[in-house]
Amino acid sequence: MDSMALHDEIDSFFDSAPPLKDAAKITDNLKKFIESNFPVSGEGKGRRVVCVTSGGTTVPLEQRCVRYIDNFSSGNRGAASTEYFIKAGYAVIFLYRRGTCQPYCRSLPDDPLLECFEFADELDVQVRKPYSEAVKGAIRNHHAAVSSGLLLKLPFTTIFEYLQMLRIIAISMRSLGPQAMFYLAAAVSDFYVPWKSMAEHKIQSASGPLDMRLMQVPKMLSVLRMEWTPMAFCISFKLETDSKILLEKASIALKKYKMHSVVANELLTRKEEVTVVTTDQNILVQRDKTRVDSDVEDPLIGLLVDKHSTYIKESST
Ligand code: 9Z3
Repeated sequence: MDSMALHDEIDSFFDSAPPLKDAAKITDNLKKFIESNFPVSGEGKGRRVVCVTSGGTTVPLEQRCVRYIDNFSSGNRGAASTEYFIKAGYAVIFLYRRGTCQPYCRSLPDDPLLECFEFADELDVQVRKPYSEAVKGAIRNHHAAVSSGLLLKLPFTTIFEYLQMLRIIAISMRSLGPQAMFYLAAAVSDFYVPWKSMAEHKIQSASGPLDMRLMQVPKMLSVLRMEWTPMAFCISFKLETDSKILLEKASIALKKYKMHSVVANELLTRKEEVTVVTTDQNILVQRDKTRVDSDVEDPLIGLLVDKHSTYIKESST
């Protein structure tokens, strides 16, 4: 597709999307967050900032949405990676699907409120012993990251919200030059129903089988890379269920969208290993299997932080 046609598709996606609620507030919070980590008066010096996207986007089928198509992602990858980026000294803009896994909360059970707490007496509630360390750790680390201005959390649900927010974030991060990084782990829908052609009310099953035409979501990665934040270090993800096509597809994405690396992962083994695909090599990254509590994100973020350092050095010469 030529660039004119892509721009037309992108314009029509954004023009037809329902306006983002709180856009002004989100822009303002981003401005403050970036300014505090990377002061304008700091002569180009400041903390590196990474935008981590996490969780899957939904595609509503009705404007007053009762039904939607979803993309699989628990948000574990994004939440774990956020923790390791903060540990490595980054400030993180965490763009996540509402209700998915949160940084520092990965070791809590699914229903933390009901499982972790109990009545101490008739009035007071206390943490149940087995969850004591996990609850204290989650509150302490999460609070420290947010209150010290290193973690900004922005939730989305639909593909419309996700792409509008990603664009606002990218444009706000432009001033960071090569110190900005995108780590795009969210599972983003490939198809959508344009808002204007979407049924307003709940689709009726009495009308028989449902025929619906989905449009292709325009490929925003190349616009992010080339126009929204041309200097940023960009990492995207490629998910496949068939290992035979995974690396080939990752390498096509790398070239097509001019990413700096593509992290290739297979659905079943994604927590054990990933392959970082770059223009000159493929690097297999594995979880430390000698430890039960190790994560693949630990060595993965280590590797990407090193690559980002090299990129920053090369950009300044
Ligand atoms: C990923 O590949 C992520 O690693 C996972 C993480 C979603 C598999 P979890 O959230 O899983 O820890 O449960 N994200 C990208 C998925 C995706 O849709 N990529 C598109 C593609 O592969 C490109 S943007 O075509």
